Amino acid sequence: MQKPSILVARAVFPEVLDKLAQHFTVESNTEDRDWAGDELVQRLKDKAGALTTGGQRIDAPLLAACPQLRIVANMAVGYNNFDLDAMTAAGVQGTNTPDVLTETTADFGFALLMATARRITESEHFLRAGLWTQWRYDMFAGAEVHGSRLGIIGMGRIGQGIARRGAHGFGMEVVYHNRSRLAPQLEVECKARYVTKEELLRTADHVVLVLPYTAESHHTIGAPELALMKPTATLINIARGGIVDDTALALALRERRIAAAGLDVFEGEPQVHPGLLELPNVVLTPHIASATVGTRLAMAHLAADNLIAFFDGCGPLTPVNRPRSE
Ligand code: 8YV
Repeated sequence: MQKPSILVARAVFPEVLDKLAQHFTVESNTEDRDWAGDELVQRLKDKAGALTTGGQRIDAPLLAACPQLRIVANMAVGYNNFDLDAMTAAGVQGTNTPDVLTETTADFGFALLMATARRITESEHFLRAGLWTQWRYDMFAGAEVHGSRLGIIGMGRIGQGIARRGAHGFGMEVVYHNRSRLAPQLEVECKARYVTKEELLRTADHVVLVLPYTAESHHTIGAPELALMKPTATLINIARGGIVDDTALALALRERRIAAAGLDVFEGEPQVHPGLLELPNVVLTPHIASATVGTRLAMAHLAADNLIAFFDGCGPLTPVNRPRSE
């Protein structure tokens, strides 16, 4: 029997490519270029499956040009690069990589919170610039983390991981806002109290964003929300670019209307708003919250296993839609 043809849209671990090659005829992006638009369509139009990494937009025009496509396995828990309605209507299965990255991403959320509140990158730049001789009593005096109030917007698996770290590890008072409340048992485990978004923004010392990007969550934090926050507060975004209005944030940080921000995701990444790049009170990282060797390997294997299970007829392991023809 002929193996199905698949496209691996960015470079992945060689062992994952080897595994895929046992089941599929694989075209892979060994040069790891950013295939977008027409080039992606050209490469995908004769393929039955694809492994994507979150940066490739799968939308109605692409689907119309790729009639043989049956499944796109995203190597990411977020799948806002999918036009899910268009995929479902075209009979194309989508999958993601939940669970395997939860704890690693929660670790990073907490690391970014610590780095931001305690001004770690700013102080490192100062030291490397040979400026330490200018010591003062309030040099890099930041915000308290232990015992402070942690506000989490988006209380899925990663949000819950951050809540546990804050409550159990740092004695923080955790409040959260989410589309729906957690089950009482989970609230107890996370030591987290449900509040309105407004109360969270007005009272939290540290606000962490971990919600999925959708049309409804676009600019969840803009100028009006930043205006509610304490002038001493920090804002952490490990969710998606577009959840925060980066222009409004750059202005609020410049005017010190909030103290600091830690950002792993950006509107229009890999571009970063120039107003953010020039500020000292923001910690910037290039979308690396899930980037440990073990977790990236687990994500790549899960994406590959989704493709294998689907074509074996067992059904995808972690589907995100139910296409009509499946
Ligand atoms: C990845 C992510 O950085 O899982 C997600 O939703 O944003 C990240 O873990 C990325 O998409 C890697 O493929």
